[in-house]
Amino acid sequence: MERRTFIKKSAIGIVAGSALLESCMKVEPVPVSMASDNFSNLLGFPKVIQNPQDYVMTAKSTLAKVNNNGMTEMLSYMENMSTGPLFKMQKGHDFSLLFKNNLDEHTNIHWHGLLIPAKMDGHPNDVVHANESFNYRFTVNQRAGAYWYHPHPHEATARQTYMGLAGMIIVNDAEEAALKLPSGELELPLIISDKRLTNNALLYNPTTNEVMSGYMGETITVNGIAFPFTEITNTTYRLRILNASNARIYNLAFSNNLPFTVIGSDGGLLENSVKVTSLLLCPAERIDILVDFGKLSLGDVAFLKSNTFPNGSKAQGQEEFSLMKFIVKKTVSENYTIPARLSTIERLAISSKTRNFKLQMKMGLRMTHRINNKLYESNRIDETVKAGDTETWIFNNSSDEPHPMHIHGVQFQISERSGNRGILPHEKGWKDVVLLLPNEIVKVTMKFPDNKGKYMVHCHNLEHEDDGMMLQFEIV
Ligand SMILES: [Cu+2]
Repeated sequence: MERRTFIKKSAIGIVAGSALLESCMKVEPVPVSMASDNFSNLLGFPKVIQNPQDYVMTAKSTLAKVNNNGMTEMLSYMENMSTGPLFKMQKGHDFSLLFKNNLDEHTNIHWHGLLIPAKMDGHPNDVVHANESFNYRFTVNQRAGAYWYHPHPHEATARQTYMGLAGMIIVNDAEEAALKLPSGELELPLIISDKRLTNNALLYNPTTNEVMSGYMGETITVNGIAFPFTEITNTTYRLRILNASNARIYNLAFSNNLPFTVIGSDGGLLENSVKVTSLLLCPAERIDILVDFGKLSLGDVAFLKSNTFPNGSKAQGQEEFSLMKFIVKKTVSENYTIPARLSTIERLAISSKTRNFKLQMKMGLRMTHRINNKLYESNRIDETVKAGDTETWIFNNSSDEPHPMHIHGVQFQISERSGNRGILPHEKGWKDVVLLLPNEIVKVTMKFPDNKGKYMVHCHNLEHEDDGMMLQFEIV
C-alpha cells in the first residue's frame, strides 16, 4: 500500500469509530476574482485524428503556449499542445490506441461517455505505471455526439486533468450526416477550462476550502488558450462545447443577448432544436449549438461569456465574465435554416427499480464529500445491476454545494428534477452527467448495456471525486 493511501485509510478508520456528524460547520469558500484581458491570443484547435487505429499517444510533461507571454509547463497528450488530439470517428469504428505513460506517476484514460467494456474504461484500479504502456481497444458503437477523455487514477484525477490531460472525441453517424449541419470551418470544437496562472506558471495547490468548493481558476482557457479570439464569417456556426473544468459551472451566453440553438448534448442530438439565450453547463457536460452570426457586419465582435447564476454556492455564479471573442472578418449572404426536427429519442419511463444516492458533506477529522455516507473504496462494490435492466437512480443533494454527477458505461435520461429549474433544453436528450444545485433531487433513468464489469458513479467536481465522492457499481 502506498504511504499516502495508508495514512488516509488510517484516518478513515479513526473517524468510522466515532459518530459521524452531519455537516454543521459551514465552509466559507471565497470566489476567485476573474482576470480580464483584451482577447488578443489567437484561438487554436486540437489536432484532428480521423478514425484512429494503432495511434500512439503519450502522456508527458511539455511546454505549450497558453497566451502570447511565453510557454507554460503542463502535462499533455501532445508535444507542445495544451489539448490532446481530437479523435473523429465514424460509428462502428474499431478504435485502437497505444498509450504510453511518460509521466513520473501512474495514470490511465477514461473515455467519458463511451459505452465500452469495463476493462477499457479507465477504472481507477486499472492504472498504467510510469514508463509503461497500455493498448486501449474498443468498438465505437453509439450515437453521433461529442465525448471526451481524461485520466481517472483515484486521488490524482483532478490534478492530472487540470494540468492539461484532456481531449475531445467526436463520433459521426449517418443520421447526423443527413442533417447537413454546418461543418468544416463552420464546426468549431471548444474545450473550456479555467486555470490559475501565476507569471504564466500553471499551479495546482488547492487549499482545504478549495477541496470543498472545487479548484477554480481566474483565467478561462478555450482549447488551452487564455483570452482567445477567432475570426469568423457572419454565418451560422456549429459549436461543440465541452466544459473540461474541474469545478467551474458556466452560464453560457453571447454578448448582446444573441440567441443560439441547442441541437445536442452529452449523448448526441436532441429530438428537436431549442432556441435559448443562456445555458448552464456543468463540468464534463457538452453542448452542441448553432449560432447565427448573420446580423453582424464586417469588423463586428461577439463574445462567448458566462452570465451570473443563482444557487451556485458561495464560490461561483456571482461574476459575469467573457470566455472568447469572435471577430467578423468576412461577410457572406446565405440563409441557413436550422432544422427543427433532429432525431428520435425513445423516452424511458421511470423504473420501479430505483436506487438512492445521497450527496453529502460529512464532518470527521476533516470535512469529506460522500455518497450514502461512504467514501470511495476500490475493493468494495457498492451497487450491482443487471445488464439489460432499466433502473431509475435518484440523486439527492443534501449539501450546500453543486454536484455534477456522472455515471460511467451508460447514457441516461433525466426523468425529473425537484425545484423550479425543471429539465433544461439540453437535458432532454441522452446524458452522462447531470448537475445538482444545492438541495435538488434528480431522477435519471437508464438501461444498462451488456458490458459486464465494474464502473464508476461519481461527482465530476474533480476535487470532490478525489476526495472520495465516488462509488463503484458492477454490471452482471
Ligand atoms: Cu461534488
